[in-house]
Amino acid sequence: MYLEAVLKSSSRHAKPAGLILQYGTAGFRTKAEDLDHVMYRMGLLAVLRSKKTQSAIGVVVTASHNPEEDNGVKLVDPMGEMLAQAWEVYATLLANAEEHELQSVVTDIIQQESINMQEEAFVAIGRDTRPSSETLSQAVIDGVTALEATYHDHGLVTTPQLHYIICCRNTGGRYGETTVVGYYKKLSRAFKELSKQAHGCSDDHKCLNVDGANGIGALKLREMEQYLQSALSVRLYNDGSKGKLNEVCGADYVKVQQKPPEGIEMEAGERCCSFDGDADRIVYYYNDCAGRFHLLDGDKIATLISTFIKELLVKVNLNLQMAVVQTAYANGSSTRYLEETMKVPVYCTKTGVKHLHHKAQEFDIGVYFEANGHGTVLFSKTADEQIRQLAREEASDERRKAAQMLQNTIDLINQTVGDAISDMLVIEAILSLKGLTVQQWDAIYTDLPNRQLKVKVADRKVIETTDAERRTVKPPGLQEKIDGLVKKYSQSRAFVRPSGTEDVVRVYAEADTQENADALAHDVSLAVFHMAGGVGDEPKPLK
Ligand code: G16
Repeated sequence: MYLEAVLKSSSRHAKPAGLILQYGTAGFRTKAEDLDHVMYRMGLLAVLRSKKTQSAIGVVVTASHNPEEDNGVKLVDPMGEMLAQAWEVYATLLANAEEHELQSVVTDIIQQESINMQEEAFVAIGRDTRPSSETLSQAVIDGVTALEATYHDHGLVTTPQLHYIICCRNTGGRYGETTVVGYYKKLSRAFKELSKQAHGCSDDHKCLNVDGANGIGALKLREMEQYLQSALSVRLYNDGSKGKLNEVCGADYVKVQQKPPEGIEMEAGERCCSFDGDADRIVYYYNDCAGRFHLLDGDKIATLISTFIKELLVKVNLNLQMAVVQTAYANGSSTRYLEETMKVPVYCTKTGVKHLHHKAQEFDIGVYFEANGHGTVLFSKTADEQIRQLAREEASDERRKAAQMLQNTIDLINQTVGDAISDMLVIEAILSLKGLTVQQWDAIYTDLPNRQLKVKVADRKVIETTDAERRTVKPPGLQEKIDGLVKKYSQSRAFVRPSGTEDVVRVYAEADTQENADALAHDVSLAVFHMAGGVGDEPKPLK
């Protein structure tokens, strides 16, 4: 019966015959005009996943850091984490089934997962500010209603807000109130409590320049300001009133180009940060007195947060194990600093929050950040309980105070996924508590000069990687070539990997000087271009 309705509605969201899409680093992502059928089918999948897990499931229509013309979809699992990897296979099968195959693909998933179709299902939907997002989220809703499930359309929300909402709903409100207002209240309360413990906070600490990437993060930060009141004052740029989403602005632009976004005014020494298009990433930066730009990326954020937590852990004297999870993009200096100076174990996973998140769950406290500014901190149930108990107890003043600070940190950080707004508040609170300027934070260690480039190839799948994407196994000879190039420079390292969000191969290189990092990145790009089927013009040397 339900299959009839599914097929009937599907004809309104017909798949272009022959179009094949891959489930990438964070779901499907491509030109918006190719996604209507995918959205409809992800609506179906969300219902099946909801029935299977007997929980609410989230769907966010967004292409995050990609250009405005693209769009995409992120599915959110019961605890607010990314869709289980085992289900990515079903997502791919559904997205790529021709119309006449749809019925059998849906039936197969139901059978393989032994889904009871009588179960209730609930899907929460959200979207970013792209012009295509509203219509595409209607396609998701059509998929959900074709399977007769209930849904709530949260409309414009940041991706992390929807992750938060799913977690709240599935924990019966234990994680927080299941609304965007509940999110504002929870975070601003924790931020104010934590900041209260800062002494002698100068005015310097109070104002922050924020680049909203002309996206949803700007709208939501503006909404949140009334809850933060005077606890933090923000100058918001690229708020969507003029510019285009992610165009010469936003976290990805700033990180990759290593320069400030357009449209921001920054005085020397002023703290600035950029969100990405769906506000799940953040990077900080400033210009020094000589006008030189300094970037504080996800690695610097991970170091700041883990130093802060480690110092508190010493004070509370609880036996909790903390680790930091990074990817191959982590600057070599950050890994060295964490391991050698801070004595914190560091692990490397493949790119993609889904990989880092799962690794971080193995520890009492798992701090994970990608260099691009995507990350958060996970506290295990044990850590959470021990810290909260100590915060209530008649322990010594210092112990209790440290436990209370940790407790506020737990409440401030969005543990479901990387969250630009939540991370920003955590960073602001730490800087203020430690009395650190952005320059002092930056000086904790010095980044090795590095460069990221993109190479266009005919089929990026010809590149296969191993060792958490640090080495290639295909095409033959490419890794040997990269090894040879790396040897030409001092303190050097380079790797390449196919992007899971854009149709490009990413190249990363670091070396002792910027000139050498640029030269190595260019050499490696040429190798990729010639050995992996480059298209268009040969990569040019960086000026
Ligand atoms: C997504 C993922 C991130 C990943 C980024 C780039 O971010 O959530 O984990 O680092 O894509 O991935 P790739 O190098 O494979 O293109 P976002 O913010 O775009 O959703």
